[in-house]
Amino acid sequence: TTTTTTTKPTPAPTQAPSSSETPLVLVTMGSDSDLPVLKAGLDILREFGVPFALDITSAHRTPKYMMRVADEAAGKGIKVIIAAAGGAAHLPGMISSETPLPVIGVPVKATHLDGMDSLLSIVQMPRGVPTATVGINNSTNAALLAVRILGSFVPDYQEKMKRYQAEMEEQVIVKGGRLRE
Ligand code: RP5
Repeated sequence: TTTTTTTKPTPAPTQAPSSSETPLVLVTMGSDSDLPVLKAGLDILREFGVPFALDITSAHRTPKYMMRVADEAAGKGIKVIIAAAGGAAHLPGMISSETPLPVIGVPVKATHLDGMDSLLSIVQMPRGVPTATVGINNSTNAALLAVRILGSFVPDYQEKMKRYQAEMEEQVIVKGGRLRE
């Protein structure tokens, strides 16, 4: 006889969980030297009340651990992965190769090449292994994109995103008005 095991998918939450709940976003980086660049993005996740987990998973220094983290993330309830790396920035792409989750890469300006090396390492993925890429050091946009993805199935996050966009628009219009005064 053969035994079949079925994996029960983690149901998508429909309400924004409190920050003490299971992380929905995994934010990982190639080195703790990337952390200052991620600070702005972490502030955004906190502002939107998105529970997140932080880790260091280096594609080159801890390849086995990185693959394990990528392999297990979906089963732990993670919905989006943000991965930051600089230089030969293989982390986002390698994680993307091992998980079915959306992965957002943050190219970190870490070397003498002004972050162009990181950007190109992350964005030039082969067909079949999509990895979203934000601008160099732009962890803010990585976090906002993660919130938008979550907002597709968590109405609370989508409502908060609409308010964020409305406030941003208002600020620009007010500043423009001041220039005309
Ligand atoms: C990458 O190398 C890291 O993501 C970091 O941006 C860069 C430099 O790392 P450290 O030498 O500061 O640890 O793997």
